[in-house]
Amino acid sequence: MFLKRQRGWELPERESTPEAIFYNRRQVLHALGLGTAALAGSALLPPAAAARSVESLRQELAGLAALSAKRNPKFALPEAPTPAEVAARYNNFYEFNTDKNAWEDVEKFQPRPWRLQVGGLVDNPRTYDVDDLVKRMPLEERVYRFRCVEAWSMVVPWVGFPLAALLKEARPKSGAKFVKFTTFLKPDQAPRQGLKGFFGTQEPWPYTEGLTLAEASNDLALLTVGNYGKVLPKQQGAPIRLIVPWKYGFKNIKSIVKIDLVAEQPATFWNTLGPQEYGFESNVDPRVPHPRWSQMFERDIGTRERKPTLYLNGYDDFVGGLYKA
Ligand SMILES: Nc1nc2c(c(=O)[nH]1)N[C@H]1C(S)=C(S)[C@@H](COP(=O)(O)O)O[C@H]1N2
Ligand SMILES: [Mo]
Repeated sequence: MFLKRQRGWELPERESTPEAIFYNRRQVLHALGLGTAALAGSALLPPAAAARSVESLRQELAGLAALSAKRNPKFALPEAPTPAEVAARYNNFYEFNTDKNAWEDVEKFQPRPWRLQVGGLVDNPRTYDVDDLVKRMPLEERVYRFRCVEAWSMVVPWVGFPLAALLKEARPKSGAKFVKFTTFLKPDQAPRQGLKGFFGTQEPWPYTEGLTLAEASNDLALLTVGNYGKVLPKQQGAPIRLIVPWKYGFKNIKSIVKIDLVAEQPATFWNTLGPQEYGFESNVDPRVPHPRWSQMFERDIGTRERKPTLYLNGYDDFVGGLYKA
């Protein structure tokens, strides 16, 4: 069963694109009427990963470096956090695969050492070593709700520092109106960035995202370097990603290499692929259905509970003011 991992309530983002059928390695094989064995080792496809064991994932999670950070009580939630292993086994990271199992395909990805460039319309452009940032910035732990546009959700204790702190160091020029984020481009480490020709897609790699400068300056926007008291697992966007919990999951760009202050709204990955389905703003809002499904409810990947989706994912008090006419 090539879709054995797909549960009934999953609504894949990949369906927004015309080449959807070619997105998934397992689906490609199925579409061609071939089993995995028939194409194993063939030059036609990226090498099929030797299925990774859950045991090796557990070892990886156990081996991640600890990050000490004081819990910020302002961001406590009544919900219990999603178990760490659940959050590390159910991921969208299309550089690696499209079936939520990024953990199986991240072996070659090298998130350390890592440089983060901050530039564009700023008075103080800089390149940071991420581990230096981790040592120098005031890290805190915040428990946030997380809501994917596909209607699944989780609750995660992230470790990071406000994006605003980095923007302050960069000193935006007066013409800066938006912040553009860019993920790495390393086809040798991320198999789906290297798909070409027949299996190529129109995906605009590298993955990009954007916020208005006002959104990026809000205290809720967290540059995140860890979760569950440790550095981020590769599949969750090591070594540094954005967490903006009032927006749909795809805005939470992973493994960032560049942050640019810009004058115009930047093009972004999902907005380029499906502008009518994945808006630039993409705030969580149960009243605004996705063109192909309702956004009234969500499924918690830990408890499996179906619960009502909250306006701005419950963060109206923090960011509601940004959107009042
Ligand atoms: N670079 C990059 N960032 C990304 C994605 C991606 O495919 N590539 N997927 C996004 C989507 S759709 C979601 S739902 C979240 C998933 O984050 P998680 O794996 O920590 O749950 O990451 C977002 N950030
Ligand atoms: Mo998502």
